[in-house]
Amino acid sequence: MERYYQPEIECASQEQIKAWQDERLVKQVKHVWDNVPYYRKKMEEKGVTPDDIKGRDDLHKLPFITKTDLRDAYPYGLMGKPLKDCVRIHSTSGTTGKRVVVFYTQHDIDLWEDCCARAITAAGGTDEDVCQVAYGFGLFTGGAGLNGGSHKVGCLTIPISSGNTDRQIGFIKDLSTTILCCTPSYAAYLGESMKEMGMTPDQIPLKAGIFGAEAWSEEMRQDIQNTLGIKAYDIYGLTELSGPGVAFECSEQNGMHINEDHFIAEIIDPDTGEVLPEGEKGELVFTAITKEAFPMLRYRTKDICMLSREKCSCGRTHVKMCKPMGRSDDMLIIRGVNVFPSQIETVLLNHGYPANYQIIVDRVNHTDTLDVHVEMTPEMFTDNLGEVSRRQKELVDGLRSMLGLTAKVTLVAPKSIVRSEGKAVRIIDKRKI
Ligand code: DLL
Repeated sequence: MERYYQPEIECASQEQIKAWQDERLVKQVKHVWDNVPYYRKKMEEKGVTPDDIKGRDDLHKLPFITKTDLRDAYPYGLMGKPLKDCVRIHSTSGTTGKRVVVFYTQHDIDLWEDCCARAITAAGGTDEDVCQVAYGFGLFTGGAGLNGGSHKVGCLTIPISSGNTDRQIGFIKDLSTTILCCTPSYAAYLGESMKEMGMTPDQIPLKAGIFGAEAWSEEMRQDIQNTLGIKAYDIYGLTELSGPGVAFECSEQNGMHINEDHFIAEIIDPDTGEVLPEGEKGELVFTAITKEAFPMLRYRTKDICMLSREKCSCGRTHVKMCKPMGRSDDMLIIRGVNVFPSQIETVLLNHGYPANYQIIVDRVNHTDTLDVHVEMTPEMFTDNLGEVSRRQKELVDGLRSMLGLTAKVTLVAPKSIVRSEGKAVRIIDKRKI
């Protein structure tokens, strides 16, 4: 039997959803106009005032917010509430120059946790469950969001955070954990480790997993489900919009319901910014209509996606998004860490290498690998293997301190990387996701 956390909202009619969105959008635009001078200026530049926004159908008139705006307005420029009304921040890893810091009122946290509680309930969670939250805690939103949701559902919550695999497995066994929340790659790794320890799926107490924060394929879902003997559900979200729980999978396990009472989704052409008809593929844009402290209007996620309003067998009526199909910018997400090729280039150039390199990303046994092939200059070129391996190690260290990730570096002979006549192809992402 399908369970809902807030059935009257999750299964509301299309008319009801539209009515909520119309009313909340109008209110939110006024709130932003009155309290966020940065965005008000953007509206003025576009010649829009709150009077022009009568409901969802007018959304396209509003200016977008991009990551650049977040950086320009850092740290307080996009706040919609005075500091005294805010109770928490979260932040992205900040490896790309300025970090993004987002703010929450207690009310924001409450609504965010409701969204995560909906996700846990959709995965079958009840107050009888033991829910192990193995997303990172701290500035990352994953741990805090699912932890709050798990409390709301009434699960016995284990706020274990990520890492320490032996301890994770120990808790799963000893406390008979039934729901696991972590990134899909970590779930796969935990599965592999339990298998190596000789545990079979029927000996693993888990029944469901709520996995997100990075892209994962259907093949990976099948593997995780088989190894752990669970049902694996996808969950989507981003820091700018609170965190996990913007959208979540139901029993159909085929796309994620967007919490439309809090977020209005649009799909746009990433090049022109034009709104595309529902069902077409493009960049996902979200407007948060209930957030107080950090009210994002038309935030460009860079995630490429499609929406579907086809009737869902679970009974929920909120629009579904497919698994994100990639990003419109060149950011790579490697083992959950955001990596920009420009950061890798900076390290290489700082060590005296030419900008002739290739970044090869793959996924081996469900774990992302990062290989960097870089040409030596003719001056550096040598057949002294000791010298080559010293240089390689130097770059591995440099990349690790820039990215927080271990890469494999291969130095290659001058002029051995194929040159392009148009744009250079520097990134080869072999992951099938
Ligand atoms: O990853 C929030 C989150 C935590 C989501 C835990 C789900 C579970 P950020 O670190 O700001 O926030 O990264 C957001 O991650 O724009 C997507 O590109 C990617 N992403 C998040 N969830 C998924 C998913 C959290 N289910 C960025 N599938 C987003 C694919 C995802 N990509």
